[in-house]
Amino acid sequence: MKYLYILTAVVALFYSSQLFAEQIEIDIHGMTCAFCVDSLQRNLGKLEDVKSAEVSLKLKKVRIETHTEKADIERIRQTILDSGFTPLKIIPEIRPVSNVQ
Ligand SMILES: [Cu+2]
Repeated sequence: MKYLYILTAVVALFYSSQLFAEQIEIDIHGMTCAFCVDSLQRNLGKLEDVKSAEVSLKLKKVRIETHTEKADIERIRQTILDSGFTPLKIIPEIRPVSNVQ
């Protein structure tokens, strides 16, 4: 019986991480060319929380989609700094996956 309870909890956890993704938009200062975009996108893509990172040089923004609603924003911020850019404004937004796109 205890096993069944744990199984249910695991399944619930799995579904909650599937149902919610967080989308974060960050204004970036310091990007000047396609190489900046490439390196930032690559570095953010290495983070395990990050499902996708879309960097726009034109808008000077990065849009990040994470696997769960509990992404480590501080780590994302630090990764941007380590890449040589300055994160200006971070706008997190939690939304159900079904409403994304
Ligand atoms: Cu550059």
